[in-house]
Amino acid sequence: MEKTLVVLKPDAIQRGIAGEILTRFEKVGLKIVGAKMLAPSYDHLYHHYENIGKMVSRRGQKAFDVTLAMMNAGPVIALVLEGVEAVALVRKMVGATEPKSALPGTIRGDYSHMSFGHADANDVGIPNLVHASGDTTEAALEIAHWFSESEIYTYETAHEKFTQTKKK
Ligand code: DAT
Ligand code: MG
Repeated sequence: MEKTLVVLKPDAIQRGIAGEILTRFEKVGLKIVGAKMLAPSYDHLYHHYENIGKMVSRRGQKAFDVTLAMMNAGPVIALVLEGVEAVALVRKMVGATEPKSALPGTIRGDYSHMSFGHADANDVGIPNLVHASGDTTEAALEIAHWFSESEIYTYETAHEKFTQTKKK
């Protein structure tokens, strides 16, 4: 079954909506197989956003710097969620990077508002609540970066009755 990394960013924790966001993932039947609160170091975030996420080449140095500053503004909650094509499903639920463009019904669209223009004009990061792995390659690298193998759990949920895999 596919796994993906979700990080509830400092703005989600400080606004007190971590539970509401997690509930959305639970409601669709995604399984929490890893969860922890932590205050990641600059080096940890650098590896996440640049070595894995290639953010400087994709978004520019300034966007990278303000994002790291924002991610350092307080603790985060890191989650590993598991489910059928979980990476794409979670990205759909999270919505577009820019809250202004994120559709209603998505987490970013329902709980945040901010534009690239406003962020750029004010030299601030985009408080878009959630990080979610962009594809399966990124997910594998990110999960290994944020979690040790012993922090990932195996158990059965009630939902698995409805997402059965072939008996081998
Ligand atoms: P996503 O988080 O949707 O995968 P990304 O990987 O391209 O988007 O960028 C990582 C984060 O960086 C994103 O969630 C918000 C922030 N960011 C991106 N572009 C930015 C910009 N122009 N100004 C400020 N923050 C930006
Ligand atoms: Mg990304």
